[in-house]
Amino acid sequence: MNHPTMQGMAPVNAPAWVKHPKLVAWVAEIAALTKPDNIYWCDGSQEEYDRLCEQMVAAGTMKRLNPARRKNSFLALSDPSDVARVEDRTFICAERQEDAGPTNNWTAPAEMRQTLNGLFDGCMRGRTLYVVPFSMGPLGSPIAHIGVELSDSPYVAVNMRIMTRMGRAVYDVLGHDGEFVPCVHTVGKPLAAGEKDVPWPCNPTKYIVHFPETREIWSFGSGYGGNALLGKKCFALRIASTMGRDEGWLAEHMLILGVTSPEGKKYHVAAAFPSACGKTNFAMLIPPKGFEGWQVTTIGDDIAWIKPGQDGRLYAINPEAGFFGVAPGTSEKTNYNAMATLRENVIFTNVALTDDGDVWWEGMTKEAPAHLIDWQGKDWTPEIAKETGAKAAHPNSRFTAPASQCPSIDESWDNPAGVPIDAFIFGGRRSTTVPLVTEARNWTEGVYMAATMGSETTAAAAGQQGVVRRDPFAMLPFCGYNMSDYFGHWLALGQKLEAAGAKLPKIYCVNWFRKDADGNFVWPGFGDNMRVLSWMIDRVEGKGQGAEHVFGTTPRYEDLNWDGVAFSPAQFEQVTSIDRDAWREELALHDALFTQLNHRLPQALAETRAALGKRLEG
Ligand code: SAT
Ligand code: MN
Repeated sequence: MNHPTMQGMAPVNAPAWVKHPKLVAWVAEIAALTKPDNIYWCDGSQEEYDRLCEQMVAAGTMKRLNPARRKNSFLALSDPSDVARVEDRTFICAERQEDAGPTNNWTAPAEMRQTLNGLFDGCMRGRTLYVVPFSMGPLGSPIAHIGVELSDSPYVAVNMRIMTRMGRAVYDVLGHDGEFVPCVHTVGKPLAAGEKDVPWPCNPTKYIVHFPETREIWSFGSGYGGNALLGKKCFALRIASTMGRDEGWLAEHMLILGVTSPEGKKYHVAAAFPSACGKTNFAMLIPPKGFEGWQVTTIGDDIAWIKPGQDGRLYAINPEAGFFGVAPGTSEKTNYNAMATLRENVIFTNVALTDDGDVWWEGMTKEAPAHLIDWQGKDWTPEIAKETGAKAAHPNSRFTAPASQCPSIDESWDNPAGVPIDAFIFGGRRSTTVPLVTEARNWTEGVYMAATMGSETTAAAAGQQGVVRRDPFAMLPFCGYNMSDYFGHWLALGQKLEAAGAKLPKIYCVNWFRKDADGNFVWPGFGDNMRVLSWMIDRVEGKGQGAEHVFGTTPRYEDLNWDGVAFSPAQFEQVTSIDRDAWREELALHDALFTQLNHRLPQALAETRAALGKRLEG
């Protein structure tokens, strides 16, 4: 099905297995704009993956790791300026600004299209345009949706093969006229005739643009993670949250895990935390001593698509097929399952290289190797680090690994029907104020807790780190529409399910990150989070005890299982105490958020705020 092309332009040459005329016409249209030298249709095969990786090794974009240490694995070092999502360059271009809301950058679609047309004109010169078809969710699942990414980055093509169901089979699902979300991506660095490429091309100008009404994504200037792998945050959260609003479902920044009790009863939990706050670790938790017979299984580590089922319960799938996890801090001790997932077939980005051709990052082992090549390609030794503070791995360095390689992967992780959710957890990174765990008294108060959640910023996004900002539902950078409408959507969904007689999931707010006066974490976290998780399961079963206080129900010391750990009542007090003055300040920050979101803010949240204030002073 060759599309006629203009002279001097790369032939579109769609393979016979692409039977979708509109898709082929769109590829021709984007090629006419971006002017690549070649067009390549990805089939998703292992042979293709190997070939593209080899090509990138030859071009200097990736390095093959020592196969004896890390089979079929690669290391890519990015440009030092292209290491994280760029929130201030991310736009939601709804027709009306109020539909993007005050927490999103907005430009009128017509104006943005003009800007993009200028930027994308000839942006792929000297490069190959890769056509990357992908399914978010199991192929053909009623919860899944399809996208096609056109990118001039082979790094994107191979990462998408790990992160999504990518390849030929997608065209069978699409047929002649199936719906797909069109995603256009360029690193934004055209090559003049004969010009030599750099290992990691990118552009200081960056645009990550979403058109929610037409469900399109345009990304310019970055090759990194959430800016470039458009199935992830751009589609699976920003565009999908808008689809969910229109169609009555949820697209959330949540891990999904299964918990099986010693009696063999299974529960499912979905948990939202901001980027780089331990979602991957929590999803792969290994129960500690004292929890013999309990099992935790992994369904997803970053994104959940959740739809109401026939029985009125909420069913979740992981739309992704791989993990794009934060490397630093990951070790055999903190996350054994992640380390086991990383033994082969992995793409590492911005970690350090050891002298024997393996990878290393801060926190992987207690002792750092005597010599490394750091993420910027420079010599690194513990002595240099001591002197200059240089990190061997970038704090937001990542691994891309197939979910199927995870030892704790749930037997239902690929089930097109999803898993029924028993509890939602919302957590931020807070050194003070917010207690270890609180159970909301009801759905509305749970939505309030999630909506007003604050968290200290991390290296996952460009900008200042460690400052507390409100991050409602851990969705601040990812909600594709007006945040107040999003709160309304959650409230309405709860009401609808409750009216139909469904048992709603319980809602919890957690904080693993309280610090003592010396700045050390008090709560051991990681596997010990199981102590909190099993209390939640007890509560779901109607068995767990707790004390009611201002914001909801919290466990007393004696309500948690402390077998196998020395954690004193005094330490427990440090992670659960409620400081009224700190909470007065906290509520003032809720007020500031609600002032910002005042337009269309659901009345129920303002009422909940008033009631909490009264209880705090009462
Ligand atoms: O860069 S990503 O958006 O893919 C990872 C993250 O920030 O959560
Ligand atoms: Mn994330």
